Amino acid sequence: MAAQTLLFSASSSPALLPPASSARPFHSPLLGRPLRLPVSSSKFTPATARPLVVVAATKKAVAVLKGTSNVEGVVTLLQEDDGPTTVNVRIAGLTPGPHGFHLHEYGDTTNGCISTGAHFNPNKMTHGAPEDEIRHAGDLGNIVANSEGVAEATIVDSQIPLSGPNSVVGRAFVVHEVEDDLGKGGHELSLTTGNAGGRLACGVVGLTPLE
Ligand SMILES: [Cu+2]
Ligand SMILES: [Zn+2]
Repeated sequence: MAAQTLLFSASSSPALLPPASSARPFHSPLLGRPLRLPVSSSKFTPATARPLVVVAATKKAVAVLKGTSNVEGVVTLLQEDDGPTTVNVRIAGLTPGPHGFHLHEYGDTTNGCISTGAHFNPNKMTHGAPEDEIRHAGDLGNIVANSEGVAEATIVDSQIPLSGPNSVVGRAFVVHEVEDDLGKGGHELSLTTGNAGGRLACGVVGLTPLE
């Protein structure tokens, strides 16, 4: 027992202390091995990176919009890995023309669409257009209803992810009465709401299975 312990400590300590091992020629073959280890461990790097690719995945969510009017619709969101989110919109019952369309902060419809709060704004910006650098994350511009009152749109946006700290799952889409002036209308509400008027319909974003 005592001899084994001595052998173990004698062989391991020179490996930890190179000056001690250089004093003993018997242990010099061991010194060659640690030099090869970084080479073989670098070969494992692609293997350890593989699980990250598997974990990152496509996410899908849906919001069913309803309100006090006869405006209703469905919005689907699809995000692959950490890429932009593709939003597909179909809303019916609108008056023809543009209607402000936003992602609001809360998925709360206790008192109707008013409970969804303000535009989702994690970066503390002022209201703007989707293509502006200074905008609320939830600023998705306008959707345009045709003569039948149906608005269909596909929006691709990088500020409304389905995962991470700024995830929009649990928040809500709102479609408005009139056009969003995208912060450029000069109205006192332009830089907060785009002066888009009342809230016609809203729906909470929830995860849904990939088809
Ligand atoms: Cu809004
Ligand atoms: Zn806004």
